[in-house]
Amino acid sequence: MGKIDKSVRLFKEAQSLLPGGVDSPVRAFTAVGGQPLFIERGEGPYLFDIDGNRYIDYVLSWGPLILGHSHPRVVSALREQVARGTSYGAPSPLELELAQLIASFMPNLQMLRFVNSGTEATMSVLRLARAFTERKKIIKFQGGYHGHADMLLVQAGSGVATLGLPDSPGVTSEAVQHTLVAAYNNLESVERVFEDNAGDIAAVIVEPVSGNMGLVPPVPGFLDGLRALTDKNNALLIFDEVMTGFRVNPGGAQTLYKVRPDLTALGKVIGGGLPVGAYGGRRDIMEMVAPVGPVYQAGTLSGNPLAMRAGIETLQELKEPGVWEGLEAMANKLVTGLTQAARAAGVRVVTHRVGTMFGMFFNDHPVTDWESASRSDAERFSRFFHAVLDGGVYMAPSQFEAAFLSTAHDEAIIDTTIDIAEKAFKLLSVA
Ligand code: KE4
Repeated sequence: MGKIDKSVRLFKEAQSLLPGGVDSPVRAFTAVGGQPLFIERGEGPYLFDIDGNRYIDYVLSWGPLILGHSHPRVVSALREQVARGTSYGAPSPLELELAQLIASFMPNLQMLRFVNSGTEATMSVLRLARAFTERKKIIKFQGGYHGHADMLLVQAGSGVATLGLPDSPGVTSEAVQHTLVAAYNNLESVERVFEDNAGDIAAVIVEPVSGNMGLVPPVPGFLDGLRALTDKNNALLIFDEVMTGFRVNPGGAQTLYKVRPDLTALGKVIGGGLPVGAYGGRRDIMEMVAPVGPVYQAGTLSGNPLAMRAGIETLQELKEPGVWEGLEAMANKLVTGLTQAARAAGVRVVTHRVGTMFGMFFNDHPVTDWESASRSDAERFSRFFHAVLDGGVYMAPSQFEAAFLSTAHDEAIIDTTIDIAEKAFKLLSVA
């Protein structure tokens, strides 16, 4: 990594107008220290900062860019679409086309509604679940992050965990009084919450593969167990697939693990890098959403044509023969290489991969939940983060985030990444 003078100057200026100089806390490098890089452009697997440094990008806008940056198919479609206007505030064929595409990948979504972010999707789907069951309480998991709606900022992961925040001031006790917390991968903890709140629980919301405490897959039987417990207690099972959708499998975690949620929240990949979220699932539940039913939810830019078009092109590309197999092969090559490089340097890491998402904990023990994830050596992670960044690899600036791959990450890119990681692990092993 060369000079970053322009990023340093801009970061100073930005902090006077934008809290922390950023528009989302985790981008501020708070957990890893150092200077956030201001990005000028993205191209394929690369980010270019404003000082002209190039990085192989494994953040990919925190998941959306499964085709990499500025994919020709997406760019040309957006060029054509923008000439027809940027927003209509009225139905367009594009919304139906993207909805049909999503449903073709995820048949459990018998009906869905587009919104503008993952936060809107989870906020709306919980309102709907409470209306349908006429119950107030919800169960989430320690280290689970579902966006920043008040009721969900309880023992959350991602940026809340990264910043070590005791959740957030401004979230009133009333807003979270009905939010109960269980331990991920621990069915007994869920059973206890149900027993203590018999008949009061509307839904369980879960990241079926947890990506906001680092990457933690479900242990065998966990998701099936949640399905059984919610059925037994007449509660709804909600999969927050904002991150896992089209990332762990083209059909999401619900297809990979063959567990049917009642409702699903989506985001990220379905917008191809433009702001989109969605929620959907059982028709009998979704028909409660206004204007068909009484559950109100709205949005000025929901289903806007540019975002729909970017999503359509992205999912169409994912349907191309061999694309998914290629992603899996490259992801496997990368994580195998990283694991071997760490072992060769005598650095103890726990690596997890599910589809095109992966994570690496600097930890001596298995990582199955927030309690074990939080015991990871965040200081060593930070040193690794900066060592690979100096080498030209851009990982998420937090131990409690997942990393992502795109179709633009070919063999040569993966080999280069592993070489850079080998050097970083060696640095760690000597100090
Ligand atoms: P957004 O509101 O940020 O679009 O989505 C919220 C959300 C909901 N559910 C899951 C499982 C998520 O991972 C997210 C957002 N993910 C974070 C990364 N861990 C976005 C990055 C950020 O907050 O800047």
